Amino acid sequence: MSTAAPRPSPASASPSTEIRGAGGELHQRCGGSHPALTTNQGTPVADDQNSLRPSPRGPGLLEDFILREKITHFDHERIPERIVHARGSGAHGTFTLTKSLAKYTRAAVLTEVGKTTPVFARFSTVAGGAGSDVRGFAMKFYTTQGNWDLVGNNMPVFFIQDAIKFPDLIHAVKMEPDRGFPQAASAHDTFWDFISLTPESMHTIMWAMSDRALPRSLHDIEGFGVHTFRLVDTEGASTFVKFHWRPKRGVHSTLWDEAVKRAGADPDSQRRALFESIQAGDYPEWDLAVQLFTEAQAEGFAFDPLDATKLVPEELVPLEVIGHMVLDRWPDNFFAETEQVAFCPANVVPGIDFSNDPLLQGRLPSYLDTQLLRLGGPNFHQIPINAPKCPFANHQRDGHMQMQVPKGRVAYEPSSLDRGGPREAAEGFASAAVPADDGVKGRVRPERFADHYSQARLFYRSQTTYEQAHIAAALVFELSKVETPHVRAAIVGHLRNIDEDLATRVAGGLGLESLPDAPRPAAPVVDYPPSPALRTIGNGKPTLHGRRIGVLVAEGSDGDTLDAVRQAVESAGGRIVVVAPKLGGVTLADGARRTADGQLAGTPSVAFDAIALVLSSDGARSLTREAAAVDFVRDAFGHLKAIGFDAGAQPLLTAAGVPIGPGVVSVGDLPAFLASAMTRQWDREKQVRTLP
Ligand code: HDD
Repeated sequence: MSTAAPRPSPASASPSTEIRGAGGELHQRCGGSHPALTTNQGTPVADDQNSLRPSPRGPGLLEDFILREKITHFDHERIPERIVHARGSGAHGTFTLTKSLAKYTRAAVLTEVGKTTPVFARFSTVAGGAGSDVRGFAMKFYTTQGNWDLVGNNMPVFFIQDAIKFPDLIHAVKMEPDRGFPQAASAHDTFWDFISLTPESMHTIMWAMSDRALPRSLHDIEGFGVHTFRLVDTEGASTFVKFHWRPKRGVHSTLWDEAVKRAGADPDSQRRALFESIQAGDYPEWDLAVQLFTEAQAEGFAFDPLDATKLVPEELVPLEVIGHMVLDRWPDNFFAETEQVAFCPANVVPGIDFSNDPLLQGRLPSYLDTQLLRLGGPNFHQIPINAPKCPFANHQRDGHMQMQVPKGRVAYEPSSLDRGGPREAAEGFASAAVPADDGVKGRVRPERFADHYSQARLFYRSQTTYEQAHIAAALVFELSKVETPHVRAAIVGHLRNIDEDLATRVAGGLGLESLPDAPRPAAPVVDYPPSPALRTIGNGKPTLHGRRIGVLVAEGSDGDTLDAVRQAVESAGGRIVVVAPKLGGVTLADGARRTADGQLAGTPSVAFDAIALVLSSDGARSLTREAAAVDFVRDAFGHLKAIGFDAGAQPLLTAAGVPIGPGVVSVGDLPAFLASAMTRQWDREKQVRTLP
């Protein structure tokens, strides 16, 4: 119902369903008092159950404007999906500035401390579904000086240096055009073929093959503006800036096998987790941090900060936290908001400007162009989710879906006929005063863009041994799906320029007989000091906030133990989900009934951060014959999660082949169980899988 004023309903006031005969017609009508259902023209509809026919068994009539309007609208419900980042989840929130950047910029959003700016965030997967992928991290700030969009990813670097390669990258990563798959994952032969011929992608490949591509949930990811931007002060002088979003609880990831299984068991797990935490009032929060550096400083870097395949190490330019963002409101309507939101890196406000990063420069026209197609015309800025929340006025007119009714005879500027019409403002956007290079026009890249391996090496060598093993395993997994031998070999050749040990591990995992030749790097590979900030293990906060613990119960489980686990987990900020063979629940040892939140077969342990088994011996024995129960325990163990158990649970632990040891603890010692539930049991990994 989209009309403003509901009309009184002609329907019966009775809430019951009645069978009514009207003019020989028999059908069910719901009773109750409702506003009248109308067509889009406001005409009340008397019958929304039957189309118009000349006789009860006759054909449909073309004059049935009610049917035609309804079906035609339905036929047009879908709009073209985003060519990349099609699947996404959005949320409303606020950004609050805690530290002023007035020395560097005149953007009100970055200078007025304590000011709260409404924001809309959309997180997305670039190519695939909920499994392994780069995540989009797009933010729209509705500032008092217009909308500022920071359209970033959960990785600080990108695959390519120049936007001219973007269509090739995306065509290579999306489904192969002849066979139409893979649909919900990145392609194999085509993607790795392109990558093998694009050495500049090596740094981002390290990130994309790391645990960062397998976030535990959307609120466990970092966000990055990726490019170097400029902050511009009142004099037009500018400073380079990079933007970082840091999740308050740190970065948390899943394991590869867990992500694969979770994507099958609950393809909506990431959207659901964001929704549930917002509904529960456990709002996701991030700090906004900046790295600021001058052009002169940038000259001294070993790399060019205009190259989006490079990051600026925190050890070189430290991060300064300047504010925080909280997401506290789920959209009222997915289509109207999350689907129709239109981000554009060219949406900046006075005081923020672009750098000459060739990837950024190529992005600037692309987003407006795509929105014209996707949202059907030039007035998409009037859609509520896209409209600025500050006044906006100009002389742009007409076009598809014009929602405004401009008044008067003047649609131009300057004008003496309309003295109240909009004019340029002194405080308006002005580009940074940057002298142009005195180079020669041409299709060239700066020389400092040529080093493609040093930062890939920096990333790999900065990881913990577990994370290095995951990168090697992810490469083996991906390359094992590549059918073309020379493509596999070419990638291993590049890895040799990053780290010989990594190349050897991947070659071993692929079963290559010898190491392929490494391509000759275009620039010498430099050894940076390792940057611990690039790790995820050890950088996440040990907490139960936002964590879900699955408690498996069966007939005869002990109610007191269940209550004790619940109480301990909830007082530590976590949530309990009771899982039982039947949703109707179980009869506890004391004869009381307890309902379940999830049915075992549909609620595998991949849905949880840790599990607890509260079982009688009989209950545990009966579960040893349930594959879902054995998998529940075996997967939790394999995914390095804490497992709490009571005395009765032993038969199920035995059936799952789970030995008592670190992270497999009695729920009699709840503090020990909670401490293990806050983290993964990394040392267990060599027990459960052979890593390359
Ligand atoms: Fe892009 C969407 C992020 C390079 C062209 N991009 C899109 C979204 C994100 C990014 C998060 C989804 C926004 C939303 O939620 O609606 N894109 C990036 C980042 C890049 C990048 C971090 C590199 C640093 N993109 C990039 C290039 C081009 C595009 C080089 C083309 C020249 N991107 C698009 C697009 C999309 C888009 C085709 C698809 C849907 C949309 O814009 O609204 O225009």
